Amino acid sequence: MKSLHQILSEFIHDAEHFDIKSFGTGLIHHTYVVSRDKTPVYILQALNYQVFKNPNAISSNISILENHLQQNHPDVIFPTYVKTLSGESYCYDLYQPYRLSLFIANSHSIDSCTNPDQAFEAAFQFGKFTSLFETLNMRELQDTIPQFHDLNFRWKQFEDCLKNGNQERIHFSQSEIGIISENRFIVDDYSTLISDGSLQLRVTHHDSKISNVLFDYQNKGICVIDLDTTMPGFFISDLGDMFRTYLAEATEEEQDFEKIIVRKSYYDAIIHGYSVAMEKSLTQTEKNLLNYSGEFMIYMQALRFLTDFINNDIYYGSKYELHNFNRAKNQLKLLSEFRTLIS
Ligand code: GN1
Ligand code: MG
Repeated sequence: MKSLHQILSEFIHDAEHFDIKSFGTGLIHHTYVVSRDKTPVYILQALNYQVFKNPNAISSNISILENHLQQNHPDVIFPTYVKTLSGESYCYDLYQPYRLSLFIANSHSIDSCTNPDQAFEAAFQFGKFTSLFETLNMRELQDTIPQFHDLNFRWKQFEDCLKNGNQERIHFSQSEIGIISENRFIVDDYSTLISDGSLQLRVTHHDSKISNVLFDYQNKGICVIDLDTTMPGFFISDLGDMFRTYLAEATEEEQDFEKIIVRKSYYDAIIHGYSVAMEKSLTQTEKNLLNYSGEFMIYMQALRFLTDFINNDIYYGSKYELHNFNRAKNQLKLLSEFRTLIS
């Protein structure tokens, strides 16, 4: 196995002058910050290649996006990747791909929203991100995870886990399985929206949580990061994930579900920020689906966490026995709070 410094030395000449430390709260990749004299200079990531089975699809998409911006919006800040010294996007340690990106100077990210202005800034950044690529031929982009936000597919995975998953955990989750099943109409609504063409395909980020936005020290949004799941998709994914992750101060990790309280001022700020960037692009049919987007994403995340719990945590991993079960319960509580807010 290569050491992290060996990996780094495949990207840059003076790797030994840098410190490498674990960084961030992502569930899928291992992320490290690479600093020199305590100043962060790079982000090094070990890509989860069980989840992203085709790393070249990611690097190809990112370079298409980057070229499009260089040609059409050269002033926009974009997270830039550093090629290896031999000109590759990844350095491999056996099957494990690593990649290096530049740390954007004077930026920081946050793990939960503590001020509606942050929600506004983030929503504006995600809306702007989609709108910057309005003229890009989306057929050039590849699906980095096939059917990633296809709710029918997620439902099918849920049904499969009820047949083949951990019996004890299925028994333990009866009440949550019941709530998921009662809300099956969200899946039916999704099917209808897809079949009647209500949603337009656009360049979609698919992971618009607050920690994927960089802020400057005046708390203005700089840009969005973590572009691995950027591919053609629907606005309900990005707007919905913002409702899911900005409305409550408590995150999906919170185990005291009473703390999951949604805040109307944040709801307004998300809609305002997203609309400033996307108002002209969204159709009237889509504008009628703003609230649906929240139900769609919160429900899908509950479904994914519960499915993973029943499948013995093979996807998200877990730090304690009931981790994914609690995450699912947390999201179900959030769904019910969200409904109260929009009713
Ligand atoms: C995963 O790895 P991370 O934290 O960026 C997941 C998202 C979920 C999120 C829940 C590829 O994102 O879809 O919303 O966890 N990404 C993938 O925290 O599955
Ligand atoms: Mg992500």
